[in-house]
Amino acid sequence: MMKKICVVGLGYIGLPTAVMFANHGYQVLGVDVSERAINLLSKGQVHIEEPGLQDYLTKSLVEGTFTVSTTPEEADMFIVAVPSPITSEKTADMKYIEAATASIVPFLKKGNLVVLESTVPPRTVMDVMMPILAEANLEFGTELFVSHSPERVIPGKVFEELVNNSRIIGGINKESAERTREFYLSFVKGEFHMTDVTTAEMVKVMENTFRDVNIAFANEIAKISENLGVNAWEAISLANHHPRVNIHFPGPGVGGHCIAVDPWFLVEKQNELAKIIHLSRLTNDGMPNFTVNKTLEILKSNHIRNPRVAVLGLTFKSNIDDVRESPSMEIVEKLSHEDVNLVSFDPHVLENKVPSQTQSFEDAITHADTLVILTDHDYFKKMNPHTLAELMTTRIVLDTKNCIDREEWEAAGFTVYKLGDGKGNPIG
Ligand code: SAJ
Repeated sequence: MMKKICVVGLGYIGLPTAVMFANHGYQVLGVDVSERAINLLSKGQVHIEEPGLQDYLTKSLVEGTFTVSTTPEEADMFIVAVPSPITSEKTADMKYIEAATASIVPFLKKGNLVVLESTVPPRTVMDVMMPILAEANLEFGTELFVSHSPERVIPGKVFEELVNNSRIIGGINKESAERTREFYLSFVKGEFHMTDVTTAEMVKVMENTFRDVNIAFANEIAKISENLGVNAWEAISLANHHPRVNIHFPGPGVGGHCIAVDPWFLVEKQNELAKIIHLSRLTNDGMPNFTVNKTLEILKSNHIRNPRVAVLGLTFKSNIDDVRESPSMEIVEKLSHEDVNLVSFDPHVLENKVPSQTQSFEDAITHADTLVILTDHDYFKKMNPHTLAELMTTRIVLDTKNCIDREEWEAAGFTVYKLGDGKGNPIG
């Protein structure tokens, strides 16, 4: 008989993982507390955007290997893939992990495996999940197996990365890790790296923290470069030719649900020790403000009265439609309280998310005095400065993501400012 998997949490990790297993020899039950999500999915409609997801979902529904429900059922393996956000006090909010774990307890039986995929503060499996799972009265490691196998995929390329990325598996004992690998072997082509459960949690948080600290370093370099008359983008690219250097790039802030969140898990747990980590978080969180101030300084130094400012890019990174936790949203909000006539545009965000938003690029740039590019969408990289020059009132652009070619835009009559580029930057 086909082995059964119950996936709790059908978000941007849980759902792709569930349909992947359902297309690779398992009977899968997808569980979510959202009735809206369950209703849509049972009708064969996806509630999140991800290339390939619709096809995998349709196929598994047609073959009958995937069903959905708001409550779990008995299964061989349980996967927990629910959010683990931070509160406004920057502490981990464990309520979804606790509720999801408690929801499977009544269905656990001898020989079951429970796998946590959510990114969590190290020690969560041992200190938060195990006490709840203990209520099933099964002996850990022989009757009930538990592991952490953190997701590591990037939105937009989830299916490619689910298959090809290497996977960390940390078990409460070797047998737990080994049993987890057997399930994932059905579709994962990447390598498996086995360890203990708390190390696996630490590895995942470290990966995102590395990126956050590295980006903070790049943002600091950007500010220093502006004052020294150096182009940080060029300097970083040149430094990265060194075989052992990999500096990330500056920008208007760090968005998304992962990089800007996970480092707080370490700050919360080890506040006295996590110093660089904490400072990096504050540095990156300060970038929207830095960008707003830079915009206002540019307007002031160019003596533009009643300026019309067009913000280009609302999502947290390029070529996606996700505006959650996007630094652009903070920048737009702050600019809306300033003495500027604000308009914003994003070719990937098809429903208006802020009052200043327009769906027409032409509307956004017509009569604009200053463009502020916040996201490096391909759409913005391809803009023709000569066409823009004709429609705008004043030709000023602030490029925070190094999207545009300075020489080309200057040739079209633009005054070009770039975050992190002290060359030709009168503010520097
Ligand atoms: N950013 C910069 N400079 C850079 C790179 C990124 O400012 O040089 C900014 C982006 O603009 C964006 C933010 O950082 O606002 C985060 O983007 P990202 O592409 O670095 O990360 P996420 O949040 O989309 O996905 C990350 C990935 N982790 C790593 O690359 C180590 C992904 O593999 C994880 O699965 C995901 O976090 C997660 O869920 O943890």
